[in-house]
Amino acid sequence: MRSLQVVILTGAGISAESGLGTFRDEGGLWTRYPLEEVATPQGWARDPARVLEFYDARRAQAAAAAPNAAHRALARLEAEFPGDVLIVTQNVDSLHEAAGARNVVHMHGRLDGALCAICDHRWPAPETMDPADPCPACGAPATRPDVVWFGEMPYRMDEILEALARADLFVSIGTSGEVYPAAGFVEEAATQGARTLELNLEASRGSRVFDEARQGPASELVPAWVD
Ligand code: BJW
Repeated sequence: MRSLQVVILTGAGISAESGLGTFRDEGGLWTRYPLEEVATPQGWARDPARVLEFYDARRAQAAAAAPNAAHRALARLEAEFPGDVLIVTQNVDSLHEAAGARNVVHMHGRLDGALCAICDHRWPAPETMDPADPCPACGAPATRPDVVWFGEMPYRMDEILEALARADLFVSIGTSGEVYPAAGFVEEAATQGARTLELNLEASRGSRVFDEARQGPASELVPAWVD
């Protein structure tokens, strides 16, 4: 018999109790910074220094943050579950890894990574980034954060879609379901036969699509579900 396949999608809500801000909640990042200016290729082309300032500050905050009970519960699940667990995170922090998870796909990239806008070479991000810094591979002065902005293709989509097609269970944690393609994963998994569960502070835009939706803070809901 084949082992059970679990795909878990996480969003900013899972890191909220670690002190990292969400995007669309009251006081969220996109209510304080216009997303067109800091999270689009057009914003980057207009004012790279402003974009880097935004990401330098978030990199520092993320580096100072610690995983919470929800990250730890998922790492425990990954280590102890007899089937396969894949964590697909939209988050650019590394709190899943800090909690001990190994099988993590960062579909929107990582704050601790730098990317050459010319040749796509990746390397560890310095504390503060300068767009004039030369790429270690091609030498082009085109350093940018290794994150996925609106209008760009999220990372490792083939791998994610294959995992969703095989999934017996799909769980979405701490995401508003406002951003595609991640917002469509629940339908993708359900169409292929997976059971679907949402764990979120409040009902999300897509809650009704899930077989079950539980509301509350991730630090309580996720350990209760895992254990
Ligand atoms: C708690 C909690 C607690 C709080 N416990 N819960 C029109 C229709 C459809 C699509 C499009 C369209 N126009 C444009 C598009 C495409 C666009 C898109 O989706 N736009 C929408 C806004 C409409 N998408 C793209 O451009 C993507 N690329 C793309 O589509 O490529 C083409 C493609 C085609 C075919 C296949 C595949 C691809 C790229 C999207 C990139 C998103 N980038 C960002 C920034 C990353 C870098 C950074 O961090 O700065 O990613 S935007 C931002 O939103 C970030 C997040 O990962 C993402 C999702 O946010 P998330 O995590 O859901 O956070 P919130 O704040 O929205 O929600 C938090 C939730 O937690 C809330 O529900 C709270 O209640 C809850 N919560 N505290 C539990 N304690």
